[in-house]
Amino acid sequence: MTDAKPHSSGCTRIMERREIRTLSDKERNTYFSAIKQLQSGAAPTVYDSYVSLHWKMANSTHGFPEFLPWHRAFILDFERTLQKIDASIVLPYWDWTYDSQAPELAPIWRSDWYGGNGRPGDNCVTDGQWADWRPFYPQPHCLHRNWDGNNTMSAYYSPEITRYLQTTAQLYDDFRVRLEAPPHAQVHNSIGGEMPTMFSPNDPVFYLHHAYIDKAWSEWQALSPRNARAYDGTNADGTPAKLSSPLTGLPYRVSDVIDIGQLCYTYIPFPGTHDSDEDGAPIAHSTPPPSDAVWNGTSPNAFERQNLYKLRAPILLLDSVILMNQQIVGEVRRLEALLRVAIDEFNSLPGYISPAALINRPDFVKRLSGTDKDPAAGHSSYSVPSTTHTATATATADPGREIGRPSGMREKADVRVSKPDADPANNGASRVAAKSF
Ligand SMILES: [Cu+2]
Repeated sequence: MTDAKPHSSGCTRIMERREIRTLSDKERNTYFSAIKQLQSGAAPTVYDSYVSLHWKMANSTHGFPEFLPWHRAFILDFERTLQKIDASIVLPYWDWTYDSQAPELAPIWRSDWYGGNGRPGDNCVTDGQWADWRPFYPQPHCLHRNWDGNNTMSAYYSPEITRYLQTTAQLYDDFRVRLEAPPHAQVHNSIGGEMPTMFSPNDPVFYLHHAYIDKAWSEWQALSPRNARAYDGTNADGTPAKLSSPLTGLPYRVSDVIDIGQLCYTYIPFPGTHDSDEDGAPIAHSTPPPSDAVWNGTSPNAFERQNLYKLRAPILLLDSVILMNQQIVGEVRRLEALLRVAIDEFNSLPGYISPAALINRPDFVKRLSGTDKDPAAGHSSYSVPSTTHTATATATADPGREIGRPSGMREKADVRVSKPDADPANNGASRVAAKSF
């Protein structure tokens, strides 16, 4: 992890941010206990002060270009504070796209990690590392989660969709808008409790989620030299967004955080999600496909768990969540419709099997959970089910055969401004997802 020699960038070491599953037990527990140390002592604690900062600055840091650089700086500051407790700590990220088709089965919810859903009635999380944690803001309370299903969650947006957003957005703020809502906001929304509020850093899952969002931005930046320092749009105060724009409430300008290389960190990809070609086009796995993998004209809904092959359509965001994020409801609905078209088009490709769809199989989850036994091993020994598709006896893998991006997807998506489907399942779920406070 460390690099003793000064790096060409002037870094003495490059911190490698890794997917939380690929940390050893020792690394993960070091991270957890440092967070708990920030939460100890008289309230408001150091940990609480981050929550307060996030909440106070929320109005200009969500729904504007600042969203990505501000959260980059925010979690970086948090990481540096943790490093004062233990210099070996590097923020992990949660690649929720990997778990997107059944997020409730993600290992982060384990009883020895973050714990699971809040209990019925008061939404208090009663297991995991933070069962006894009492967030201070807006008033002292138990840690709340309130998943938007019944001990399940809506599907999230998948690896294909992240890749699709990255490869179709030409301008910085176009990418930012598309990433912030729907995909980023929907994870907040579906976890519920603290997460769909501006006190969201009360839930330590916040830092995992935002490290992934930061990773997605850094990948977009790396796609082209033109993207590397791209920054545009309009700030909350109406001024044009520039690299010299200050970050609200933080001692940095955008230019200070635009390049993660200069910040001396990098993201180690999580191999499980890279089952597509360079452009994000999916790979066809079999001819003929298993019967479940044949497109029947409808993408499975957000809470469906039987279909192992097709991408589920996540639920729509609540109006209240969109408005809290300073976004325009009509614009987000347009983006949701665009992503729904993309999901349908992926699913309709002949022989298409989502690389994420199979991981809701209990046998895969078991395999994932059992890989962190050796504290010294780290990610190098992590065995990723890189051939998830071949696990189905009926699917004869043919990873060499690629299909291109669905023809016309971009054009079609861009002109599509119709309202998203009124899916009764989505509406029902939205009601369940009422904010807990
Ligand atoms: Cu935020």
